[in-house]
Amino acid sequence: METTTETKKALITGITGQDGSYLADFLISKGYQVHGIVRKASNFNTQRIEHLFKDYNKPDKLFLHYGDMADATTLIDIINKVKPDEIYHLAAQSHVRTSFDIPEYTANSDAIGTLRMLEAIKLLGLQKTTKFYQASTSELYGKVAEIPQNEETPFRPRSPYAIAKLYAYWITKNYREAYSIFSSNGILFNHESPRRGESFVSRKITIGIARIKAGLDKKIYLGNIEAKRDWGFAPEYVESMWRILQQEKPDDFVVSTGQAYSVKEFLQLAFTYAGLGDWQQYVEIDLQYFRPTEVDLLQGNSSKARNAFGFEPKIRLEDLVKIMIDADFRKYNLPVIGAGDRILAEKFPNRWWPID
Ligand code: NAP
Ligand code: G4F
Repeated sequence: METTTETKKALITGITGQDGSYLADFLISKGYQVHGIVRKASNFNTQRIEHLFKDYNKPDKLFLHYGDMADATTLIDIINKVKPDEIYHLAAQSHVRTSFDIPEYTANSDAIGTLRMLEAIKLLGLQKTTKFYQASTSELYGKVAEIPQNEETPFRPRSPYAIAKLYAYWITKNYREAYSIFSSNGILFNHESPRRGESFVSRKITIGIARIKAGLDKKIYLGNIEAKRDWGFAPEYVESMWRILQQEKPDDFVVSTGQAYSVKEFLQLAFTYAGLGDWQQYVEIDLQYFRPTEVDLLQGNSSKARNAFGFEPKIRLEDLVKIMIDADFRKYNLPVIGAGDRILAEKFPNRWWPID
């Protein structure tokens, strides 16, 4: 693992998702050659990375391969051809509510998919040369045993998604101990951005507000708005994925802001910033968005990450909401309020991702 940063190769599963796309931006800015696994869809699913493969100044920086977490032979073939220094395993059916509808598929892609990646490293004899990052999640804490949650807090998962991710967490640790693979878990708390999937609550709210402003919708339909989450900013969190793989030894780290807010508080901040006034006149509760078993509160303690690699998030919820609303107003051709753009300019003078 003594190659220099300039010559390193990274393989990202889930490169077309929120995190995968920011991670590709970040690693390319660090001089990596980035390979990404894309699943075949009947429509284009590469919108979040289009700016990268359309950048003809970087023709040898990004390579895409078709593959699927359910297809071991292709995964082995890709890993064998690329022989990456670092694998960031982010691909997953990542929607908690949906995992109750498609539990078997979720287990196959999120749990066994992770096993397939680790087995590929082992079968190809890459234990000593390929590091592995597993996208673990604060959903593991489920019905939380303590507040805040850290690396020692027991897991009490509450959804098929979290239970699939529980397997993935432990198989990552097991392959570290059994086969000396440099395999680490990042236990990331919720992180959002203008690239967040549109069915997650943060983006559903910011897009909903933009659509109301644009006269396209009158209401936003939501589920349990009492739930509390520890919401951070995705670009800062993907940087910590890279830091986790640059540690001397493989290990597991919580990444969070340490602050929890309810969905209601998110609504309040977002509607106030957008200048729409009282959110209650625009929000309807719809039972279809409730989960059979809910995670009421997530709040992380990332002291370990702070001590190991200086993790200190710059963006808290109030800023995050402004950044997301500015971006969604831009998307809907509405006059941009601008505070979010200013926060990005001030807090990230050396921003490595394009403004969304
Ligand atoms: P995301 O936006 O939903 O992206 C998921 C990615 O996985 C997409 O590229 C998706 O492809 C791909 N994918 C899904 N099923 C696949 C399959 N069977 N084979 C190949 N690729 C597949 O998720 P994210 O927010 O970026 O999160 C990245 C990872 O971190 C996920 O594993 C998630 O569970 C985990 N995580 C996320 C958070 C968070 O708050 N965002 C927190 C903790 C952990 P398509 O683009 O084709 O759909
Ligand atoms: O935005 P959410 O769907 O995110 P959730 O369930 O916390 O999961 C996300 O974060 C996890 C990390 O903790 C990741 F592992 C996972 O992959 C994903 O990225 O929901 C947040 C909260 C929940 O309590 C939910 O019940 O918002 C509540 N909520 C209320 N109304 C809603 C809605 N969630 C969604 N998606 N849609 C609603 O209408």
